[in-house]
Amino acid sequence: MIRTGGEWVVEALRAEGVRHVFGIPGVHNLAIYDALLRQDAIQHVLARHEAGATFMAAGYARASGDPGVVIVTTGPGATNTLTPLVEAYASGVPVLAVMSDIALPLVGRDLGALHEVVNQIECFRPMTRWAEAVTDARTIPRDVQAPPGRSRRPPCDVHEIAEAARLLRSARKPLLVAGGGVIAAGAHAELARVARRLGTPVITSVMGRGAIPETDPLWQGVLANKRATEAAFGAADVVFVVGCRLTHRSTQGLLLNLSFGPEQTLIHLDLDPMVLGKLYKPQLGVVGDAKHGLARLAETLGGGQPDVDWDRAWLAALKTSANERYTSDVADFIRILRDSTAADGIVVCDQTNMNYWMEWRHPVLAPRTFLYPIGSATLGYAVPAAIGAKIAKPDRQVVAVVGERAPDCREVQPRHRVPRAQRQPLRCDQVPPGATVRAERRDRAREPGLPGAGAGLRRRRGSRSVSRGAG
Ligand SMILES: Cc1ncc(C[n+]2csc(CCOP(=O)(O)OP(=O)(O)O)c2C)c(N)n1
Ligand SMILES: [Mg+2]
Repeated sequence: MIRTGGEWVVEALRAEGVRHVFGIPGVHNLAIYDALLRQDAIQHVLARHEAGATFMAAGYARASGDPGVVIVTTGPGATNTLTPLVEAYASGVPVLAVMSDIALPLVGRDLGALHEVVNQIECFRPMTRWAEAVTDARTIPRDVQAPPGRSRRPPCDVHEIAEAARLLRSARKPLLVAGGGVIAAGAHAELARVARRLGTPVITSVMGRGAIPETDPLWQGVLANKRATEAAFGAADVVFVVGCRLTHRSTQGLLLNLSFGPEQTLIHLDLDPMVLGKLYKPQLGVVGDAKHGLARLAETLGGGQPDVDWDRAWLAALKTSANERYTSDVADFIRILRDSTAADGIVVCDQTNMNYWMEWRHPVLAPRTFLYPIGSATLGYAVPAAIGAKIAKPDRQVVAVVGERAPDCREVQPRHRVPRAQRQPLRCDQVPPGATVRAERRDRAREPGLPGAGAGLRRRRGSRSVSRGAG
């Protein structure tokens, strides 16, 4: 049987276990849509804008750990995915964008073909791990399956792990930094084992949030929170960074100005060898899977109690320190939101002022429950990413925290391409920070007996949207 290119695409996605794709049809990608219509293993979610579709795929990937897939058409459809792809790349979130191009004999000739972007594929190389124009339908299964050499998770070198164990065992003030690599590897249990065995404070990057519940006494703060982390970094003798790029934005770009003295030892473990030594040269670099490395490290360290010199009261005081700009309005909003959301509820942040506070102060209790466009700081992320997260995790509470400028708020709506009877109701709460705090205060003033924190949001859980409820 001869297959169309579209059928190859859909079959290859199905074979990889893909269950949802996000996208918008156009004249050049209709073969894929025809193939989607002829099957029911993969559900298509129609967006209003390709940027929304791609943010949905990114939110889906971040909430679930499975790659998010977006299908768009040639030219403007394709280029509309650029900003969300920049975000996914910079945050290390797996998104596969399948896009059409103009007919092969026209590519690269600048003839003014419909939807032509001259050498379209070149637009995508700088901000993707892998971008290739597929010109033979028969290679699609291989291309969809795995970009060459990219998908494996090699184990760590056991000698290097033994050396890391030796350095950490002899440390008086060991410190652990966990990034998104710990979450991607599903290594949070192993991380906790190592941290507890050694008694290390744990700092998490934004992408690493939830690697350890932020109610745990060992959790110290989010990287870039200068008050919570700078003095702890300064006091540490061995710093062990796992699955974290130590990006400029988090270590030198905002408030924290991280540097290591000659007497401090940096151990850096990452899956990607290109990460090691970019801004900070480690004394010991380990390339490999975080889960393997941390499990092996826990084994090597064996049983026993922590034997370290950390002053826990001093660390705890750093953790809660805040400046006067952390007002009661901000604190109230975060408290209301936390009290109103289940531990596994997913909070999706846009690039609004409130979320600079959320980035450090909203307590994250579980992996993959705090979605924030940390990689690119793009506006317009939260609503579509929340829709993607809800589709990935339909049983979970999903809340989007947005300012009034988040441009996709009103523009992106999912419409499922399934018969009406099979449609799932999809409720995402949008939370405008100011209105929520004001609404709660109004409620409390009217009904002083209300059960305190969280009432404003809790009472509105049944409503279609918190923003509507809050007025
Ligand atoms: C795509 C994009 N364009 C512009 C910016 C710059 N930017 C950051 S925040 C912001 C305004 C956000 O306003 P709003 O959503 O009302 O949030 P708040 O006022 O609460 O900060 C802008 C324009 C950005 N981050 N991303
Ligand atoms: Mg505003």
